[in-house]
Amino acid sequence: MPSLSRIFARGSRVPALVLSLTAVACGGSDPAAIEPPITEPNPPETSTPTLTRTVLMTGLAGPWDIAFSSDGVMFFTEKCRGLSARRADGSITRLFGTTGSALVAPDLVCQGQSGMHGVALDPQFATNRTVYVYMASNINANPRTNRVVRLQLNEGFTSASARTDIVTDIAFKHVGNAHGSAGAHSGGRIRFGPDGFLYITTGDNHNAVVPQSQTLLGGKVLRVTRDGTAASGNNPPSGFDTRIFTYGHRNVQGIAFRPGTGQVFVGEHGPNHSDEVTPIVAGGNGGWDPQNRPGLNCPDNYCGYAGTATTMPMTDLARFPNAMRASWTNNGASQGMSPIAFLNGVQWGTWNGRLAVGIMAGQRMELLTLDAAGMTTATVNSGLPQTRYRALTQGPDGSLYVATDSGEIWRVTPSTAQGSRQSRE
Ligand SMILES: [Ca+2]
Repeated sequence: MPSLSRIFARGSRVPALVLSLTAVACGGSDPAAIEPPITEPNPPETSTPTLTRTVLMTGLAGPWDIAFSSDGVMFFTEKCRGLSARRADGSITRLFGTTGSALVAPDLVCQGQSGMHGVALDPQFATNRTVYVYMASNINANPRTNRVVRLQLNEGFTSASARTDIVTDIAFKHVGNAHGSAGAHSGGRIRFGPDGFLYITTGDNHNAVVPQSQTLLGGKVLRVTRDGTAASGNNPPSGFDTRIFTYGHRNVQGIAFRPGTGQVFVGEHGPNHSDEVTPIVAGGNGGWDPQNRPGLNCPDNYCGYAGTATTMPMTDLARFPNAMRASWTNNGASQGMSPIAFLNGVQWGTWNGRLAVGIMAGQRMELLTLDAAGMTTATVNSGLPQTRYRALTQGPDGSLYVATDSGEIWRVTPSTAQGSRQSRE
């Protein structure tokens, strides 16, 4: 189909960008607006890809996460509405959430940063039709909780049933304090690892005792079975809840698994400094401990915004010498790091294997080159437009899908510059 394209050449280290102006409004179901698959030769491993950016959806209400079935149905969450499915023909069904959804979640809490967050499909989704979401709930009225809910979908992606809440006790910021309103720092990304277990990222709720707590499930990465029970091999210290994979985090909203090795990486917001991307290991301590300490002024005893990278570090090696080391600290800045995803496949050329990092206040998608241990050796701006990056998911077609706080979902398809221009103009 015809499309308008513009080439943005931004210098030798930044790729050209092709914008395909085929936006589909939220709720739209115009099959003609759906572009045919792009078939282009894979770029050689030595070339930097050209990106073709297609705006698939606009006008969404706080899109938060994206997942795909193997046959290309796209699932997305909206923070205050719930979970929807978008089929290949562009038609959309609201599956689970507020009124108008096939299955209503009357307990969904949308407050502050919280609401319906992560979505993940079961590794056996093709046969068991099972999907998982992370949401804030008022089933438990005081305090409310974040939880992970398992649902079963029908063959046509039009209904959800058999709701089962598999993790019901993730800490939620129930009341506001000096650091902000209720609902802050809820974490909320969920992903199945290559080991078949579900990883759940959580946040510290602006509560000083949460990250290092043995029992409170905020400020953690949890690793559980499909039923929400502790996965084998979590290896937390003695006395810890056995669902805890790692602890001592601030607000983890990105998690990704390195292709080929399965090494687990998380991305988390820094306070007034030091966003962190960190390779994590079972039983590890991320080293975040915002409890009151001498020399700092900490309202409500939460030091999460007090001090500096030295006096209130994201990874406190003075208190926790064995804490997991960050791979990248966003050059010491705190800019709202949220999703992370590996670019995987030869279609990405020299970017194959790099870790894409979405940054919200910083309004960019950064690409990290990692060494064998997972430490960052180089970074480059992706060249995609400035916006608040909320979700990154590579689809089964090898493209990267992006959700933004401006209410859009994009498809970003890599190719050689020559191949892209030939197919688009
Ligand atoms: Ca840390």
